[in-house]
Amino acid sequence: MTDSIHWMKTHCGRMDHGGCALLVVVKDNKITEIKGDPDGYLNKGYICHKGRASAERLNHPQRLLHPLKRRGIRGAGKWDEISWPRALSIIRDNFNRIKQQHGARAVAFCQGMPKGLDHFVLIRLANIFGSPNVVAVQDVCHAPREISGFHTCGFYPVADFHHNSRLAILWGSNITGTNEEGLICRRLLDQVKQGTELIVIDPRRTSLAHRAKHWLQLKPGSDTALALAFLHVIIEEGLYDQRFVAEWTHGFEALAEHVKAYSPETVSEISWVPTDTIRSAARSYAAARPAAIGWGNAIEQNRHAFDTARALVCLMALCGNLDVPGGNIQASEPDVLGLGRFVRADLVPDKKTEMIHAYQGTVRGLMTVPPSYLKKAILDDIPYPVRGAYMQCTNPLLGYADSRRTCDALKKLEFLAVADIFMTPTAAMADIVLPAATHFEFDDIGHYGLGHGYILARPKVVDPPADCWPDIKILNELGKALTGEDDWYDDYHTLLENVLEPAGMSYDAFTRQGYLKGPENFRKYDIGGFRTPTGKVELALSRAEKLKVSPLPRFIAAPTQDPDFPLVLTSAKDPYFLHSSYRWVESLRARSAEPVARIHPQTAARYSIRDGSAVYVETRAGSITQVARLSDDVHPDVVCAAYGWWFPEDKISPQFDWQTANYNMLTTTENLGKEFGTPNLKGIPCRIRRK
Ligand SMILES: Nc1nc2c(c(=O)[nH]1)N[C@H]1C(S)=C(S)[C@@H](COP(=O)(O)OP(=O)(O)OC[C@H]3O[C@@H](n4cnc5c(=O)[nH]c(N)nc54)[C@H](O)[C@@H]3O)O[C@H]1N2
Ligand SMILES: Nc1nc2c(c(=O)[nH]1)N[C@H]1C(S)=C(S)[C@@H](COP(=O)(O)OP(=O)(O)OC[C@H]3O[C@@H](n4cnc5c(=O)[nH]c(N)nc54)[C@H](O)[C@@H]3O)O[C@H]1N2
Ligand code: SF4
Ligand SMILES: [Mo]
Repeated sequence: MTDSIHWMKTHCGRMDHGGCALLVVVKDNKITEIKGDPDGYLNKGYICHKGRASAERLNHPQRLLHPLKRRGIRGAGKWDEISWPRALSIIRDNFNRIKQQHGARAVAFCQGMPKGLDHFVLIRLANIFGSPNVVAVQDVCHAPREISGFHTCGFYPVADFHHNSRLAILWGSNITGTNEEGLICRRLLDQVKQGTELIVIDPRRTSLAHRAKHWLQLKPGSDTALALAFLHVIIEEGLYDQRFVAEWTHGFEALAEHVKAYSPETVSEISWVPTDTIRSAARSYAAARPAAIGWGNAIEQNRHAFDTARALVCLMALCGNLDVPGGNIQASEPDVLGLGRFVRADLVPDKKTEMIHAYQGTVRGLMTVPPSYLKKAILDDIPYPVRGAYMQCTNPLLGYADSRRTCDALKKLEFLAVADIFMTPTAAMADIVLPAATHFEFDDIGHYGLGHGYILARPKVVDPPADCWPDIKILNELGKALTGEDDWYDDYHTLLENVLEPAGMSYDAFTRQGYLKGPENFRKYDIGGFRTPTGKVELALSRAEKLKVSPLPRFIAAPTQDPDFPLVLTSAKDPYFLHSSYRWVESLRARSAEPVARIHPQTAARYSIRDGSAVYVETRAGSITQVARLSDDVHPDVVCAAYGWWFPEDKISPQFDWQTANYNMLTTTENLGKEFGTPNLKGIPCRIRRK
């Protein structure tokens, strides 16, 4: 019978940024088998546990199946099923009322990790409605890298794992566990097999740290200092690309002078990395060209993200690794519709000055509102009131820093609508909950807007439950109800076709081809220079004064050691879950059953903690309970706690026990980074004790 099996092709999505080409078998509208497609452009057959389990989302007995309207007080967990037209008209009436009373900007449109085309359709809806306030989690996810890149070299330098690198640095990126931003690990793993050297900079011994030439087990939060020490060694020993530096950089002398203060000796004390290791790692990076830096969340989940990211771009530039094959490149996009046109940016021309964070002095280029500033607007009317919110693909009660304040903000909203596939702690606080169709159930486009130079087809393979609509369709229909028919379509598919139109391709044709890639061209600066004010890589920012930032990347030490909190807290994503998502997918939960805080055996002995004991993990902001796991993969002074935990098996009121194990009960939004409004999520003084 096997030869009658029909394998359908699509790409994985919504279990992370997506990217793996999949082969799936469908029987009676149910997916019965999934495997990695050996022909996949990024994954060449690779698939992870989440990908294998991804179909379990679709038929879960507790999946949201109908629009719901709150009955009784907010958060009480009582609902009435209502029809779609009723749900849409309630949202319309509430948003229009808020618009009349406070202006369109008092309605916020919120998205978590961009999952597919829905993110951009949401921005489009906000623009057409007239609100500049699209809220996303970019403050701690990619904006620091992208925008620091734009200011320093005019583009977002993505690690190029498609061409051979002689060496790759994984700087706070656990690519085998996260496949960071859809940069699937398979390509890098193939290179490592063939001899590409690795440097891993991570307080945890990750799986690739075992295979690295150098593993730098740094103190969480000391990355900027370490990067400056690399620059110190490379400049002091003359290991940089002299020709590139002379021709294509601005501010080299100033940088050279500036990094004198960051000797390996000095930085070793700050970062805990031995002096010799700093020197050898910096020399290795400088000697092996081309070399790529794969940078991860650790760079940007810190108030000083702007300086850390800039220091890394300086490293790439000094060693001649910018926009060369196997280095960090400016990917050329395929010929698809530009983002600005797709989202109708023309409709809110004063967005740059009207967005909530524009009043907070963030750096130029940040186009989504940092969540901490959204909460200020809701709770304190600063800079102006926000009273309504639409949230899709996001669970802020777990994902935003300072969960208590998030809870207060959700409570204070006059109206909240949430679209999800499952009842979450955040959805449980909404007035209206909308049941979304999800991956495999509708046509979607992956990697659009990520800046990697390609997009991937995610054609549907099964039909969704009757009342579950794709977010794109929800937004298209809500758009018609809220902003009139003119800017929306009879069928939401037109939005997909619009993206592909410049390529002269239909969605069907795109699906047959699987992916669409931009042209490969490198060293584009040879022709037009770098797109910065000086036309060069700005090691020192020429417009620093205007941007109100330091011209050179600096390391600003955390306030002096807090004796009550002698350890350092950090986290890493769970390879079996996406953020707070999917704790309810049984096969994944079986692999990662409970929130685990990893500590070194010496630390455990110091505090009389046994493997498996319940422990309090505490910071100045709060206290949570997790389960201790002893491991010499973490530094004795570090606690690596789990993030994203709530308990779908618990009671809906109060919101599935969202507090007990939730990492963001330990974070605060009191001291935010100036440039992106970023809170410290990693590298926080903490303590641990047995419960
Ligand atoms: N402390 C701490 N905080 C962090 C981070 C950290 O490392 N530490 N990481 C940060 C980062 S990098 C990010 S990107 C954010 C992530 O923040 P979020 O994106 O808000 O994270 P999730 O918890 O995955 O929430 C996604 C929700 O989307 C739902 N969903 C899944 N598929 C669909 C769909 O097709 N349609 C709809 N409507 N909903 C769907 C899921 O059920 C889930 O409830 O968190 C940030 N917060
Ligand atoms: N399984 C899974 N995959 C995911 C996600 C998920 O939630 N789960 N989320 C997706 C999203 S939205 C994103 S943005 C990416 C993020 O992907 P990554 O950037 O890989 O994310 P993290 O696991 O948060 O952090 C990476 C590494 O940083 C280390 N680290 C912790 N603190 C520090 C520090 O201070 N300095 C340094 N140098 N390293 C430190 C951690 O030990 C970890 O190994 O992953 C995507 N893929
Ligand atoms: S790595 Fe990401 S894209 Fe690939 S199978 Fe896993 S979840 Fe899906
Ligand atoms: Mo992210």
